[in-house]
Amino acid sequence: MAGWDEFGGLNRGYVIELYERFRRDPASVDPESRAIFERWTPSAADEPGPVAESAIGVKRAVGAVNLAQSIRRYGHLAAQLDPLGSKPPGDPLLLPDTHGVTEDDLRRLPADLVPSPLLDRAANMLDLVEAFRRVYCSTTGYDYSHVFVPDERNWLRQAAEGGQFRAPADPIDPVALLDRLSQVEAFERFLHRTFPGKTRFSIEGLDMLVPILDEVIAGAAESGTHSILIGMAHRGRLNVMAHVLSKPYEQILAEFKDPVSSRNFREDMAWTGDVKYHAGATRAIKNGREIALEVSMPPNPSHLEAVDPVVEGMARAAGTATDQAGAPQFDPTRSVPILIHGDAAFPGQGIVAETLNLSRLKGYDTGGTIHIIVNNQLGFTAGIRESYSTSYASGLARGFKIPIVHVNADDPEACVEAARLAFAYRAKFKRDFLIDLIGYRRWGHNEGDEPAFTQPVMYRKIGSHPTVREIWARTLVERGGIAPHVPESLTAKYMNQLQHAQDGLQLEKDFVEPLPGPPPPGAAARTQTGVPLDRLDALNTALMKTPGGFAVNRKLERLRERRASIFAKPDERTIDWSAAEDLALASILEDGIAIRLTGEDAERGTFSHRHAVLHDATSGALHVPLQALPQARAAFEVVNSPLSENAALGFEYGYNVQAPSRLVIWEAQYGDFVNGAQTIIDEFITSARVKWGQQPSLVMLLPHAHEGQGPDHASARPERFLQLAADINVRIANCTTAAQYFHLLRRQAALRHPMVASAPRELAEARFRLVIDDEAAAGHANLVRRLIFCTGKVYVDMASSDLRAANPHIAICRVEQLYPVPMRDLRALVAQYAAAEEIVWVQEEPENMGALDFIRPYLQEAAGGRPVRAIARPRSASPAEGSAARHARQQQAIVDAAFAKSGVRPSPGTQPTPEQVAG
Ligand SMILES: Cc1ncc(C[n+]2csc(CCOP(=O)(O)OP(=O)(O)O)c2C)c(N)n1
Repeated sequence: MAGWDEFGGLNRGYVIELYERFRRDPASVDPESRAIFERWTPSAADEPGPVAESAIGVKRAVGAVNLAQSIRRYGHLAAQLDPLGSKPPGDPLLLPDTHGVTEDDLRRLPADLVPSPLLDRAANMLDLVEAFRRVYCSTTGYDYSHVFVPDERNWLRQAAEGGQFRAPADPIDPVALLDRLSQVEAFERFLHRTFPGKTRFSIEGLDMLVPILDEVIAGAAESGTHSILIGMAHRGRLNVMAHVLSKPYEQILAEFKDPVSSRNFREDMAWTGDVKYHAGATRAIKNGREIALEVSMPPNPSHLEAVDPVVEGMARAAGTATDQAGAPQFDPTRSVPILIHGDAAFPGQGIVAETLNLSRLKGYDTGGTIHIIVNNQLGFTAGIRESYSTSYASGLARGFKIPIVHVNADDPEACVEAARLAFAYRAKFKRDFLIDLIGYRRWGHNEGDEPAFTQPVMYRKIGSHPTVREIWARTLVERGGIAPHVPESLTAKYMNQLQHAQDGLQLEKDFVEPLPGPPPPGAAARTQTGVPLDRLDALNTALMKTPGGFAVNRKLERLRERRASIFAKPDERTIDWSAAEDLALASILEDGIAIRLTGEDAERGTFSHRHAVLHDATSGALHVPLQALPQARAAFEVVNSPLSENAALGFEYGYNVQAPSRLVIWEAQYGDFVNGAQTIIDEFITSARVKWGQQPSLVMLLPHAHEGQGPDHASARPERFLQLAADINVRIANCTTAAQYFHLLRRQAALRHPMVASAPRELAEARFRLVIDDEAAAGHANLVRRLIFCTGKVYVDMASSDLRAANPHIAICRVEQLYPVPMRDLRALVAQYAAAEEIVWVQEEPENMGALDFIRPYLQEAAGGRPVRAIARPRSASPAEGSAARHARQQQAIVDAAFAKSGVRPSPGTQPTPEQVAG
């Protein structure tokens, strides 16, 4: 028996039986029970007869224990969590009657029936129950009965009841807190007065967010953390930027004036910037001249919660050392992620669940995130019952066993305690913690919005509700801690500071935008990616080694034996996709660039092509050849991601922007699944540079193949990426040979800053080719009458067709990089095939998909007046056929059309748009 406190909801019959056994023979029960039974005396009022008497007494003891346990567990249901005073729901289990006990019974029972740090001050069970109520039914609701790990649960209980994070055990400087609240409030009041009706998403009603962040940051600074990463949406963001990230008032005020700086105005849209409440900021906290701690808040798109995985990825990168070969070394003390959520967005956005699911996974764990729900009890106009089906906004976190503290945002001391508890728990257990900061929203959703249209009663209350600064000031005056005039003088101090900043504003100077550096012109085309054959051979040999006694799976062993001799004949086609990738990665590691490769089943590879992690066939032991590579000068990591795309890609995006010198690759299982990550693609990957000046260099591998596997796995939706392509924000390639893939990976590793079966000699000498000429036709260019351009696998279908030999007048050229458009190469090929009478774009996708709409104007421009036609599947709502047979027929129809005498589907005469092109 572990102790009475484990008897929550306990079996009374069992305890009574145990007690009877104790009465007959004290030695027959365990020592802990014996100790409790020895101290317990039946009441005189109990019924006569030794057995009945003791049974009733035991019932009362059990009732008392259950009451105390219920308060621990459900006390939060009676806590006063809403500053606007709504009545807590309560629960019958919190009442003595429900457990068959009275106050008198409680007074007669010894307190130590329930072990607790509060026993010191409890003479009996009544004292203890009242002390429990003061802890658990206060302005804090401790909601962590769902934490299953006994050590954690005991620690949390000890912390709540022991009060070690509360004053007086852990003192608060009350005047400093008032000073901080005055600063936070003055900022909003000043902006409200100076820019009436302008959107700022005021923090008011949740002002304690800033002191909570102060506490966490102070804890992190003391514990030697190097990096804090804060992800947050609009609510209170400007205030946090000003006061937590030290963004100068002048800069914020200048942004409110919204000047169109002649310096920054770019008509070509290469820089659009973003609204002020999406911008990011960084603050360095120095220890002497050294930067001891960097606090950063990355920019955030409007799409709520999308930044969550991005921040996690950043924290993982910041806490990971990759400068040594082998596996990367993650240290959870180096970085602390903080995610600030909305109470409607947290339960509503699926990416939150995806992000929480990452939190304990290998390769994704960040050593614990501190989550804060800034809970203003509204989501725009929607109320609680329109926003979530859980009891609290935080309900989702329970399933992930994250301890939750709900706290009334009008009780500054309780909020500070919650912050300290969160940090201490994170430091001890390296796990997520959630603070549900319950307040209100003083104004409309934005400051121009009228909240009384939809929440008249709530806003009548808010209209007369004092601010938390006023409440705290009054408390301090009443406690005699400060003179009555102090609060107003503090407010005046900060209002004056803001007025001073406003008076001295120099718009051109104070308005600062993080202009992105332009991508280096022509860098991609110039990048040499060939690797000498002897170096590749040595890498290949090293990759084929396994530790002594390691039993490689038999099927794999055969493949690896073949791999061992691929360099024997440098001009034979011995290099497949798998070898090309493996060698590219190995050579990149040899160049000293760390690699992180993730995706669903990425370790083995969806198509059983990678085998980056070998499993000993007997023991199951693991061996990662790229981590054991003697030539490597940087770390290699390959991680099977969970079955998520949105958060998984967001995480890699964050990792990449935090550590741009590492090569970060995310692979979709099938290209179509990338749809699930469209938010991250639209709002971060493709637009981050023009909005925020970030320079992502993430690689996305998206299998795209018309192979008769049905509509869903046929397309990586290239048209969507092509539509988003502008200002060299992405590099979109669809390569047809293993060597091209090798060079593409190496080129990206070499550039990193601007995104995205061959012969060995092709890895050694060539570089990535943007367009590949038809070598067979090039020898008789003057005979060519039809010049076909295509991209990807359809090339192989045409080139291997029986019709090819019979049609020497047709040249088939491959566009390996679709964006930036290799215009110079296209023009050169058109010029080379001067006798060609028509240019034909052949694609396997339906006409309304694939690259057609994107590439057509470029082909027309290059064609110089010659007709441009297209061959594609007919327009369709689905990318591909559902049956392999129908697929084969359609594919054949495309190949037949490509070689057919007369053309099909003339291309309409659209003109090219002004666009940057490669080369
Ligand atoms: C994904 C997404 N859907 C809808 C919106 C539009 N929108 C902006 S704020 C908001 C309400 C958010 O409520 P909550 O999460 O409680 O945060 P609050 O604004 O109350 O702080 C909505 C619906 C959005 N920005 N992002």
